[in-house]
Amino acid sequence: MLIALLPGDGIGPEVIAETVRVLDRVTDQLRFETAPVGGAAYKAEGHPLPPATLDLAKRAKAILFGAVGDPDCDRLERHLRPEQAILGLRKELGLFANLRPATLFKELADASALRPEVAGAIDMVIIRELNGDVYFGEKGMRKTASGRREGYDVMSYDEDEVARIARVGFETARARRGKLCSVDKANVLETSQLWRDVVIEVSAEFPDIELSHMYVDNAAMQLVRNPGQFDVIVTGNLFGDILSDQASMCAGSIGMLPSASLDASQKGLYEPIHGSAPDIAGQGKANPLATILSAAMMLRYSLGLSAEADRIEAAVATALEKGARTPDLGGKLTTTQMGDAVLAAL
Ligand code: GGG
Repeated sequence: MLIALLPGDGIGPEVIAETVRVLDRVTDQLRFETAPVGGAAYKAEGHPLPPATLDLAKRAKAILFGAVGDPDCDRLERHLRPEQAILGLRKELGLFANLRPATLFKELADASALRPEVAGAIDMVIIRELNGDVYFGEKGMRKTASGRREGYDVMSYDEDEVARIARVGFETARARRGKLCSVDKANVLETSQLWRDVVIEVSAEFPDIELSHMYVDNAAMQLVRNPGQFDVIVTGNLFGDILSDQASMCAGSIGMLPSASLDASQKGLYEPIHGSAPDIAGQGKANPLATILSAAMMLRYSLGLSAEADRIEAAVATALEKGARTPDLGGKLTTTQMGDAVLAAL
């Protein structure tokens, strides 16, 4: 099975390298092809998502993605910035459903930003819509009548976009504890009012699921106050981006959270939720576990290799149990040593 490896920028290549070592250990059914993406692709080929990279992503059975973002590219025109590569892949491949499990490994209770009695209960999936919202609405920079610069990003969702992500939310809740919380800002935003109306309409198909609604500001507070109340959260692109980063600190570190971005047929792009962390790139300080856990999701969701996925997740838990910690978790292991610890547990 062909896997597209898109390591990207900053710490992306380091965490992907450890993940490939782990994948090679659990299965010989994968064939890897690597292509540049993000700032690395811009520097090599003049575009963050070159046609050959997109072609590889389309041909592959699944995509393993590192991270994009490069301070050297900050002043480029928006369509050439590294982040456009991941937005382009999501749009071109129809990857509309981003699943971000946030679970606190019991061994990491000390690393959570929360009090131990609160942190112990974290086991949720945040589902972030990926193809709409301010990310893809009309945007630009203009001058007001009085000559001031004004930036704008239009937030929009149509009802079909909301209904399809709502169904992913309900189905995910059905396979877990049966609770779905839809997060919006319906007291202020028109898009959120539509979001809430459509989620309620779709709920008629899922009478067995307990549905609740929460404003995003309250959700941010509840994630810290009582994260154990959440089973599945479904929300829009921008709110999901922010809330899942917040949830990652409850789960110990942003270096621990994997993600899957799926299309309607379970083809997927798998990546850690963290970015390229240019400040620590090349120093062996990055935690590869979020990428290794993303690879486990890839085996389970896109490749039908659930037993191998279970083995990887168990090995990560064992490595943590034995005290393996990168600096983000308060330890001293290098990226490669953390990869070694997972391999040893396999
Ligand atoms: N691995 C995640 C990553 O590279 N994130 C960089 C980024 O800017 N992503 C945009 C987004 O997630 O909305």
